[in-house]
Amino acid sequence: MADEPTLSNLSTETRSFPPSAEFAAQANATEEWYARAEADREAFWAEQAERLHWNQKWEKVLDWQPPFAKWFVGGKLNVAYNCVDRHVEAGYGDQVAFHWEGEPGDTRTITYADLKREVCKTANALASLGVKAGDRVAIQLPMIPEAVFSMLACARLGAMHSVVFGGFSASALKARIEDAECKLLITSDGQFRRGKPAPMKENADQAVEGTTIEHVLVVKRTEADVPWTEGRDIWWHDLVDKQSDEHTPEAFDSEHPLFILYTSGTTGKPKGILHTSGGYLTQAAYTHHVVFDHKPGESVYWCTADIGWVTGHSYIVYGPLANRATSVMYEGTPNTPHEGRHWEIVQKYGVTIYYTAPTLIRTFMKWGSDIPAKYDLSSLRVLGSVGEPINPEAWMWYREHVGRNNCPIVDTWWQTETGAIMISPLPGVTVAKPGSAMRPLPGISAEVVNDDGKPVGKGNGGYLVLDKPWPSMLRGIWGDEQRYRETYWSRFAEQGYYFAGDGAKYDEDGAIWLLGRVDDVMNVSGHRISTTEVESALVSHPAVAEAAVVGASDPTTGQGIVAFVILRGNVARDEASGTEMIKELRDHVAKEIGPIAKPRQIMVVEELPKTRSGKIMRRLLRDVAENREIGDVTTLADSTVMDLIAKGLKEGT
Ligand code: 6R9
Repeated sequence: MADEPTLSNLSTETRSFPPSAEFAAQANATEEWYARAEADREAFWAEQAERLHWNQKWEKVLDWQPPFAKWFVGGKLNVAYNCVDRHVEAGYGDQVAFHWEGEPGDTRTITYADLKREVCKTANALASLGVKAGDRVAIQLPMIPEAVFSMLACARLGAMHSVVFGGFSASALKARIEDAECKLLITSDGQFRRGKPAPMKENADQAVEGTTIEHVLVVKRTEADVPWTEGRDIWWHDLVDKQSDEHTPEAFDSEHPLFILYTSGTTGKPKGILHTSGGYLTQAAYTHHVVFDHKPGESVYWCTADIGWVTGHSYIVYGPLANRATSVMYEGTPNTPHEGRHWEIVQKYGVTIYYTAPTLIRTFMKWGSDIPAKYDLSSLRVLGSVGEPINPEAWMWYREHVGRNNCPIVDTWWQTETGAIMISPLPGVTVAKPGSAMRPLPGISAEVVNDDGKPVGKGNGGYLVLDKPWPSMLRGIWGDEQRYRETYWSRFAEQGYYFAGDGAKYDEDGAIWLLGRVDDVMNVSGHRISTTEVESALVSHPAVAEAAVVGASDPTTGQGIVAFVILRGNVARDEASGTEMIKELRDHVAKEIGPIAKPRQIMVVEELPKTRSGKIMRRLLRDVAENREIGDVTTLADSTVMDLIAKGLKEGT
């Protein structure tokens, strides 16, 4: 194996890919945008806000009283009108808004005219249940069109939605309902996952018990028998179908709350991130336009995220619809009924823009490049990545086997808190490097600073901060101003920087490389080593399919590096080759990064614990690595994975 080529890792990556002249000639953005935004940031954002329809124009672009921002002050708009009605009024009622593909193979085509009717009916139904501006509505739904109708109906009424992942437990749902004091829950009888119907309504029943929920609105999806509470529970088809399909939208203040979305923090209690209307929609629309080079009426756009994640909010619902996109929405898992399902969908609808997460790209790699090779992917023009740092090898694989070496890749860094994309290459403009998010978008300002908040400069690493306010920034943590100040604004209070919680470094050219959460940065004998760097090195070995690395406390070195690896299907697994392989992998990491990065321990596993959004839960792996009892597993996509790992390790010893 020693003479097989190894792909480089983050530290040694030097490849770069300039845009083709052909792509550059037709790109939505140009290099000039950076300078224009830099010259007058507020004027630049005002220009972007013109993408929207305002019932009343703003008086002031920005009112910044750190850490509280107001954008487009005095402006009034309706977010749902911007995403739906105005396109119908402009004559695009027949354009497809969603090609929806159910997991079992059923499909629905929803035009903008259909979407308008459905959103109006849903808004009327919600109003009939007493939902009004300022109320909170919890939504736990599978990836079905009713999820979009529900979100837009809330926006239309000025009510806030709080979307909760379909896979979250009853207790997770309950905690979120209680925190936001929601009035209504919208859910379904069940959902299709991996070819089988799974129940949902039972979960909802447990969750709403003893809360402020007055009604549960239930969409029929799997036709499963469900428990029913008369008076409280209402079938969607009974209530929504009989409503008028006309509804006059009201214009709300630019700073009117749009939604709450919960995300995990360093403590056990999830944070309810609050977003508002005008600034959020402006940045969602602007970024979707420039980062994906979206052409209304021509592009076929597919973001594979779940609606319960911020990516689903900004890049399935608000950004694309504000830009009159034609989108694909897919209900199920990527290997149901076969591992080529995504490529089959790309081929079927002629998808031109595909936006997914590195964890899925690595899964596709594991399944093999012969699978995408069976399909016609020639419609693809732009590929996107989001959610975690993408290792150069996965980037290269994506480029070659999905993009046929012909599509710009946009590695988009952002967070639930930032609301929309912040750091990303621009297709047709940026010379991209595999694994780098490159540069803040025009209008956005970021820095990498040291412990004292001083910029580290080219070639160095530190903490990623946002040093200027941006339109789609969070407006707070629901009901907890103190936590908002502490979590994001206290670390660099003196400088007034937003602390993102991510490590990053500048390369010699000044491009930004994200290094993972700072809480995932290990300190080994005083050396700062990113879990991502070690993972990237491991994955660059031909025998490794996936890797997760944690820092486990170590009496001599502070922290020791512990790696969990999934081997590729063709690697021999008997004991002798296992021991040999582990030695080889340790040496490989030492060779790629340096002896200091050599993992103390490497454990071969079959699965890694991941959240529904694909993030590896290193906290749980740290529990294993430090021989502790395993902590809370409720946010795992599959809670049995930890049992498998624990069992595998016991058998291995
Ligand atoms: C959109 C989203 C945010 C955290 C963020 C960072 C990681 C997201 C990334 C990335 C490196 C990228 N992250 N995109 N890291 N490169 N392109 O993922 O929101 O679920 O709130 O997670 O995800 O660590 O701080 P969210």
